[in-house]
Amino acid sequence: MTRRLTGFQPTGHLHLGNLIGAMRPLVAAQATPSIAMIADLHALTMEHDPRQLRANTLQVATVLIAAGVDPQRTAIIANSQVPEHSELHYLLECATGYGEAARMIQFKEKSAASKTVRLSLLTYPVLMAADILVHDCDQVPVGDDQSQHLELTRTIATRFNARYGQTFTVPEGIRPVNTARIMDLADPSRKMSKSTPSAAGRIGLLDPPEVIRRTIARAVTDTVGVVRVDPERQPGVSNLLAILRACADREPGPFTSYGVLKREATDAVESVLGPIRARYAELSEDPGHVRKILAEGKAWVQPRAAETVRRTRAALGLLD
Ligand code: AQP
Repeated sequence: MTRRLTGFQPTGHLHLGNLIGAMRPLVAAQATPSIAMIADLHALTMEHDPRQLRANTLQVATVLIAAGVDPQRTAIIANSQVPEHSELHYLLECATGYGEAARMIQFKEKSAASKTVRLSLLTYPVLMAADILVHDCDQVPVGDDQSQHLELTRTIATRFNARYGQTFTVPEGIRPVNTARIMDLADPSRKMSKSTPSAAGRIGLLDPPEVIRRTIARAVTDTVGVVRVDPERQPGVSNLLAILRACADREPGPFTSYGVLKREATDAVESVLGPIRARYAELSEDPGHVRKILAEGKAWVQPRAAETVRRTRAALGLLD
């Protein structure tokens, strides 16, 4: 049976890129058994503030529900709350080479940019492998930046099965249809990201209408003066068009100026984010409700995760 896992790092406020690239495909595919995982353990790999992390984790869970992830159909979990993730992580570390982890581009980039490097940053992709394999997931929606990590997951699982006997389902990476990589509005050469220090290029899913309007009004365009998709020469305009197409419920345009494009984009984004904000406000009135959904998600997935860990331990020769 097909089972998918989509992860979200609680490293900041979820943004329009997360919605278009990951949350909407998750909501659209809810007929397929899925797990929406908040990767709070992954957030520990970089400098973090404990109080902020706890708040972010609950906020991500709440935003997922507000955006339409149905906890009756999709298990919503935090990976720290299902200890099998951590146990399998260690067991998989014992089946992964140091060189395999150190070669990961994301490790090289993030470690080069930090003064101190946590050991967990090196083993991050092994934890990601554990997140996927522990639930026997066979499909993982991935963007470009995670495809190398998924390849490592596949390598670890395949090698483990060959060496210790059939233990893991080897997952496939899938590209969700109708998604776009949303770029930073202030610097369209890089993707919109939670952790970019400046919020000028990011539309947060909970941003009030005025902030959305201002952010889009200030979005970088160009001097060409024609509205068309040309990511090479007109990355800013192409990005605004991608956002508009993803959020509008009708074919946008015609555009007589960049101002018209920005106004249509603002209206379309607000029409998508307005209901999410309203539902978020309702859900926030009862934080216990979201905690309960996380506990239910854990109870739902844990039996299978425990069985995977049991199988792995037995294959490795550990006592039961
Ligand atoms: N800009 C984006 N456009 C489309 N999809 C995106 N995703 C992230 N940014 C964009 C997708 O959202 C999901 C969750 O991402 P994540 O929380 O695992 O972290 P990330 O991919 O590293 O995204 P961020 O927002 O840039 O976080 P930080 O700054 O913490 O690294 C993924 O499916 C991702 O593809």
